[in-house]
Amino acid sequence: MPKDTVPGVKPYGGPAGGWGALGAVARAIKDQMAIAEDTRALRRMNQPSGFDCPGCAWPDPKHTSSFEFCENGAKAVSWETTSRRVTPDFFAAHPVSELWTWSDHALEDEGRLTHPMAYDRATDRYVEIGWDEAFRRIGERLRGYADPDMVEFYTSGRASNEAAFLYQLFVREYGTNNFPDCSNMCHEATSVGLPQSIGVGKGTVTLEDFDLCDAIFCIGHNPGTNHPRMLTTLREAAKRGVPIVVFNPLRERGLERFAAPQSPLEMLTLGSTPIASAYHQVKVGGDVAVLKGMMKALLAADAADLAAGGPGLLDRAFIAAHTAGFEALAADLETVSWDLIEAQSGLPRATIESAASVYAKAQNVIVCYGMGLTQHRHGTSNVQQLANLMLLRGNIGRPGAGICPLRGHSNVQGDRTVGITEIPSKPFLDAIERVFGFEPPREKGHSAVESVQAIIDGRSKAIICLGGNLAVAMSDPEAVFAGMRKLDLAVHIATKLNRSHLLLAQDSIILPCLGRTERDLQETGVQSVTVEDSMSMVHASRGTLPPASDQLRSEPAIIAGLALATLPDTRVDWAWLVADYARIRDKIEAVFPDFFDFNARVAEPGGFRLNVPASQREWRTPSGKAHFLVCDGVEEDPRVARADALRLTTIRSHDQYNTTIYGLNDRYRGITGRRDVVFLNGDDLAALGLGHGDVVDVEAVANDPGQPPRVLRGVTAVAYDIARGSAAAYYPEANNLVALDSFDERSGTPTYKSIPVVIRRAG
Ligand SMILES: Nc1nc2c(c(=O)[nH]1)N[C@H]1C(S)=C(S)[C@@H](COP(=O)(O)OP(=O)(O)OC[C@H]3O[C@@H](n4cnc5c(=O)[nH]c(N)nc54)[C@H](O)[C@@H]3O)O[C@H]1N2
Ligand SMILES: Nc1nc2c(c(=O)[nH]1)N[C@H]1C(S)=C(S)[C@@H](COP(=O)(O)OP(=O)(O)OC[C@H]3O[C@@H](n4cnc5c(=O)[nH]c(N)nc54)[C@H](O)[C@@H]3O)O[C@H]1N2
Ligand SMILES: [Mo]
Repeated sequence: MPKDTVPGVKPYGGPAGGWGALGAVARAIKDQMAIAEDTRALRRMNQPSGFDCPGCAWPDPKHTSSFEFCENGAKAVSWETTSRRVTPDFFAAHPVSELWTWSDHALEDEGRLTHPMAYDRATDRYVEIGWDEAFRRIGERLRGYADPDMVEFYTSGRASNEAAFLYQLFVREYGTNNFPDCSNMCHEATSVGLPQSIGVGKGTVTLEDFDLCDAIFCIGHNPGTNHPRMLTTLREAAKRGVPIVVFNPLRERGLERFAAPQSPLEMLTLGSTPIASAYHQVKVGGDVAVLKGMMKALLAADAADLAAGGPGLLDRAFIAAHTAGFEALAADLETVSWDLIEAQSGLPRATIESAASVYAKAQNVIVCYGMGLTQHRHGTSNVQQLANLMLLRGNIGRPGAGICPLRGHSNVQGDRTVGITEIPSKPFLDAIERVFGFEPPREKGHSAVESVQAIIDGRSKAIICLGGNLAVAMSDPEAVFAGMRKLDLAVHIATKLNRSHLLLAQDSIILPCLGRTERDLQETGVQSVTVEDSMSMVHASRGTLPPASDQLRSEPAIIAGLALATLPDTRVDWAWLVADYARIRDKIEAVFPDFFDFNARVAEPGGFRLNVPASQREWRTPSGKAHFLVCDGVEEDPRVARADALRLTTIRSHDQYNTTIYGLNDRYRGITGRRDVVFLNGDDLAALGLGHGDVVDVEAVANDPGQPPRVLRGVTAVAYDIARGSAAAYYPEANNLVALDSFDERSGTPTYKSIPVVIRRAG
């Protein structure tokens, strides 16, 4: 089929940002909200006195003087501040079996949940239930389990520090560490990998470091869509002449060119700023090979420089004083062959050497990375190889240099900081015991994958979800759906209706909560909450809009209600804490010393930065040193049985927030009005005897022949600028291709970004 005739597929010529972004914002606002409220909300976003954008975790510049424009932030806000409502009348009109047939987009597009609802089996409908009755029913169920480990407590990363802290307190007093959370599907490879390398599972840079760096590497993340405010930072660096080297299988427009909507010049002249100085289309899953290749090239260049009488290219003083394990790393790099590196990465040796040379020439380097690096069987190893590369030239713990994982949800990092973890440390549990006077459970709890496995096996009987859409976000949703339908109890604290709410347990209850933009009034007045961004900056967020319904409660208030109904002998004064969130912050400070003077420091505009010891070259590893860590081989998954397999990655469109589908367009990738596509290299398509626009089935290659086939049926092949041997499809539609037991063994992160597949004409 000739190129332009595939419906909804047409290459996009413009830059990221620019007029296209302004137009998209205007449409989002028109669709979702009353105009008067909108401008108020948008102007308060990311301001010292306003609310934190619920979009991404990119930090705010220190002195935000004017509204920082972000198309996808505006979409996230207008999606929450929509004037549409999902009322008891709505549920009366639509049985759950009917709602199940709606699309994910249609469900959320109905608007904000307004009342607590409980499922009524006789009528197959959710019906209104009072708050007290809802809490009573939940408490009764939870008290009925002999073993608290039979309950799962999920968290999605929007919850504030205050909500998350109260939640973990309730759950630990109840008696379990079952804290599956979205982080388990996201940056777990960072949380597990970096502490072993540098003693902390967080990024080491601040926004100011970007003003001082001499080179930036962007590996496996898509800022134009997922952290658009980062483009302003990248643009400024590019304008300073800082090389920006990208490793990404797909050409992403936001990494190529950006027109800043704040720049009258670029807007009026239709100009834009080139972002990447070099764009390397690594094969999906080829990053370990690239990173080892860059280090191998660096060591070779270092040896050559030394031989020629130069000082060498490594920071030898740093390596000697601060690190361990260099010899083992060097030996590993010696054994890996360029043939293997080239085959696995899909990149020629010269390309990798050129990237290594940019790295070696720069005094201060920052590396940024996202899901393209973490959601692999080798996710933890990817992160650690990246840390190795940085340590070789002392690029961690000094101004202008460091490692920058781009976190996902706006407070996913903070939730972890304040105790949402299935593997709590001893000092933390001791502090809980000291401050609150009850003995918290000490055994490891369930991660996200472990929790759904326990649900599927029938070991877990109930789930409480603080936000999110776990069943749809998880691997193998069909298996998860079936498991969730066997539960006794499912409780969802949510702003909007989604498919997870329709997986009916014996008791299914939806508890509607305030969103970030809304005024949170408690006994002592209007409350602020706090959040932590990707760069460990903690700051306040205060909603100003009137709540979507007078029935809504805040997340802290809902958690207190659950705790009071579940724990008759509780040691915590829940009502007192919820009356004034400053009291919750005092308790956070009492448990976590890093939050000293919490209330005072967070009252400062812009907040404060939590201590990240590695940023000061203090390595909190058992040896007190940073560690070079070796991983075996360079292959993503040596077990893949078929030589003709392509490697499929799952990606976010420009019109979605995780499982929230705002619309069906993916402007920068040239897709309009549809999501049923698979992006393939034209040469791979031709080799398969297929063409652009052909309808195909994508089948996952099972490592274990006993498994049932996993097929994504009837998607349209789009010839795209993507590395050979690679394929890409949208999350969550492609999640059925990922088996539940396919994850990074070290971190448990599902392999959403490296699924071996075969492609054939649909039949
Ligand atoms: N608007 C919007 N903002 C968001 C989100 C959203 O859905 N919408 N989600 C939030 C969340 S929870 C998260 S975690 C972040 C996600 O932010 P990203 O990490 O940017 O998310 P992905 O869309 O998953 O894209 C990953 C990028 O990695 C590339 N990639 C895929 N496979 C590989 C690989 O094997 N190697 C390399 N080097 N690159 C690869 C893809 O081409 C893509 O450009 O964004 C957050 N912000
Ligand atoms: N194939 C594939 N799967 C993936 C990924 C991938 O890249 N590929 N990415 C993974 C990643 S990185 C993540 S983080 C997970 C995301 O997994 P989740 O965090 O579970 O999913 P979301 O889609 O962000 O959750 C959306 C729902 O959150 C609720 N919500 C929104 N705002 C609020 C609020 O303020 N409070 C409360 N209580 N609820 C709210 C709404 O009801 C909405 O429907 O998905 C993972 N799954
Ligand atoms: Mo995420």
